[in-house]
Amino acid sequence: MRALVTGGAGFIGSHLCHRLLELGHEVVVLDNFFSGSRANLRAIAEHVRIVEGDVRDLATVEVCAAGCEVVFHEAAIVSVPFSVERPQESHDVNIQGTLNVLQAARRAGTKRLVFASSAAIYGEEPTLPKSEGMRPEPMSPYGVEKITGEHYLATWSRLFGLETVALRYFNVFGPRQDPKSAYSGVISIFVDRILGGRPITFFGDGSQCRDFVYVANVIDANILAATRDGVSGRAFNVACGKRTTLLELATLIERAAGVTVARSFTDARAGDIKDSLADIARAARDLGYAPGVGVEEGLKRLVDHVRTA
Ligand code: UD2
Repeated sequence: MRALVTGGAGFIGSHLCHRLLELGHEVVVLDNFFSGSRANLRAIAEHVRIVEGDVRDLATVEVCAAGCEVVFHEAAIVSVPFSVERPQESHDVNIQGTLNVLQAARRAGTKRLVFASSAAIYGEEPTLPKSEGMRPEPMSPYGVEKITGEHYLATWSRLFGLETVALRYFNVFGPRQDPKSAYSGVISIFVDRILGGRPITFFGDGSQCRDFVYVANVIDANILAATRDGVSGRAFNVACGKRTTLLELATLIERAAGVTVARSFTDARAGDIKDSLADIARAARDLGYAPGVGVEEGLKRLVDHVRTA
């Protein structure tokens, strides 16, 4: 089949492109290289069609979607703080961009659209684990944008018969996640610092927990979401279903790296949720999803990758 991956040069998108090629599919990438990079696609550049363009431009998305049976919509501005600082830009990319992808997919006769949603849609809801039946209570523009995208998908599914699946990513980590941006994920930052023998800083006391999920599991979930029957119009958590505190995380990375570094503590980050944990029973039952790579194994793979890169 032919698949379009929007954001295909990004962290998750590029892993998806690699997997789709391995499975023998034809791949079209649409990316504006704002946060994605050509280096992420270097190994497969000759085997994919790369279009430099923006999901805010409907005509470009239409050209890319033509002839694609499946669209994976990974393009987004993925930062909660960015969405607070620049809500209009975040809105334009994350909501208008998603609407454009839906319109283009429908016109192209695409069978199924898989959308990268986020745990951010749960927001203030304190109950753990978070399950898909809970009422979304986003506390950032980013969370509003992702739940809006989900509503648009479910509506397109009902109105026009386009099959849609939303995947609510929790804290995804793995190779090619950029440690240098102000919005980088904690694992990419800690691995970078620990391998460099530099100190790490905890925002708060380090007792907060997250449900970290290795990127290969997220790609498994995407492939299942694109191919399983009976899942259209629905949303699924994608995580490990296990909680790890930041203090435990640091120790696991130090163990994988064989390096111990100094630790410091500063104020908790404004707007942070305290704890996060997913219920992955629905994804297991209806998608057949199982996180094959656990957190510890994923950290080992990441440390090896960064070391040899
Ligand atoms: C994740 C997602 C975000 C959104 C959100 C929804 C990532 C990278 N971000 O944000 O897109 O879906 O979940 O809830 O997956 N921290 C430190 N020291 C550091 C850096 C971070 O202590 O040097 C802490 C930070 O304060 C937070 C935790 O680590 O408590 C995780 O931070 P993060 O930025 O990796 O991810 P999160 O959960 O804020």
